[in-house]
Amino acid sequence: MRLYHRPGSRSTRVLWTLEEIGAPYELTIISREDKASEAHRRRHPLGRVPVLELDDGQHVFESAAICLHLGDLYPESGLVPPVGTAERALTYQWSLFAMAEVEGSLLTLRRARRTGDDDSEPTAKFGQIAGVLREALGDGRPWLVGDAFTVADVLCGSLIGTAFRRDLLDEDGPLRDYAERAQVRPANVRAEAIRE
Ligand SMILES: N[C@@H](CCC(=O)N[C@@H](CS)C(=O)NCC(=O)O)C(=O)O
Repeated sequence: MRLYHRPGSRSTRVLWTLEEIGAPYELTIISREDKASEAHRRRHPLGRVPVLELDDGQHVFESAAICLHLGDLYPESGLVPPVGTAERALTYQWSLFAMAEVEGSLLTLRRARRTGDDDSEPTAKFGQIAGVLREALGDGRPWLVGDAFTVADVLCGSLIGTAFRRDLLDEDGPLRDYAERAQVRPANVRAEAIRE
């Protein structure tokens, strides 16, 4: 397995998942120039990262799809619960919620804050979406799916962590605790430390 990666990008989610699993993998850092190359366009039609190369040479892109597939390849990691269980359904639910709701609203809010545009609407929208996660983590639940850490926590945890780091969220309580719990996982610390 080989991950085509750029430090500090969405591919860090995949690196985190690989580190949680602990199976061997190889890493290729894609530079700005590499992104536009023909070779990389064959791996990803938009020239983006992450791309995972499977052992049979097949390339897979989209960070959430890759993380979920890695969980399937290594079921003993517990990162993706067994097919057909309620836990599996919730892992899909929160993984897609991360990509379809959290990421977009976070990026829209970040852009509005950066450009100085009126941010009242994106602030309210992101607040509502973050509130869904806060509610899900109420009652002292450590992770989104039962008590087990899953791929859904890699995806939601990394985005909520970004929101705190960028001052898009500023509150104490379940969300901050969740972001910190995710942040200090040794696999995440290792993934963040890989810079080249
Ligand atoms: N939805 C995709 C987004 C991938 C994406 O936008 N990757 C960025 C890095 S965070 C990228 O490679 N951008 C380079 C470019 O667009 O040229 C995913 O989650 O994998």
